[in-house]
Amino acid sequence: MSLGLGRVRRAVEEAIPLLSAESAVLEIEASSAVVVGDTHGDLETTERVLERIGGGVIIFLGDYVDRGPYQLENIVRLLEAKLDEPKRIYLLRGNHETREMNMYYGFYEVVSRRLGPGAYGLFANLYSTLPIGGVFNRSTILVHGGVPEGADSIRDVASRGKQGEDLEDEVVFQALWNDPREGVDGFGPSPRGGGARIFGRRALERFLEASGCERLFRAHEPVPAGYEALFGGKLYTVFSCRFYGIRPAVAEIGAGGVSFRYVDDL
Ligand SMILES: [Mn+2]
Repeated sequence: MSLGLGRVRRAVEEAIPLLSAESAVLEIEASSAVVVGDTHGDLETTERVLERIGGGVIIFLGDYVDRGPYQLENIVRLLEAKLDEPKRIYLLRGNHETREMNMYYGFYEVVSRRLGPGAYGLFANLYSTLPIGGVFNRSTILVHGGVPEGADSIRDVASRGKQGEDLEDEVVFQALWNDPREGVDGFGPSPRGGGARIFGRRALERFLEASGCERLFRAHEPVPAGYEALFGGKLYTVFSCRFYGIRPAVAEIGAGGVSFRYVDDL
């Protein structure tokens, strides 16, 4: 995949109006969905998912750049897929789709080195158009991190709107940063620091009930099996990047319920 500034600029500039027209929290209805966790420059996972999953929608939960070897290729491939099939491919925002994170974790440097100084601004503009969450078939909440403290429901999160190049609203920030913990009831301090929180069973159950939903899918943590169920199956973590010493997986939500597939078996 050879990438010059022209191709990158075209992908980003065509995606911006398409993504801008999408809601802050998507309402997606389909017969089935494949849910993909962090990819972080893992172009191989993205290619496998896009080429080998047939039927239904595909929802990516964010964290496309920083850290991996093909960060630029990965996000451009995803944008081109979105442009090709806008009602089948959905791209949510992760906590790495911010200027602040890209300055520290590599993507700013990659873009500047390969495409020249000033090219990074394309992505800062793109990030503010990305949806911050979704609801699949009115029953499954999709968000990169998890339940935020200070919001009653997913509608409350949606009311905060899309964000600028960083995650300015603290509720939206937490929705993209928080982690679940068994044994915690409400909310607690996160080892990640910086405004992130951990949330427990009661926080999740209240949020689901007020949202009228049954379960929540999120990414953000590299769990060893590539997926993990918590709180009796009301929450699933899915992680799809092969560079974390884990076995990358994707989730499927269909008529038969929830199942998982390893990326290498697709
Ligand atoms: Mn993350």
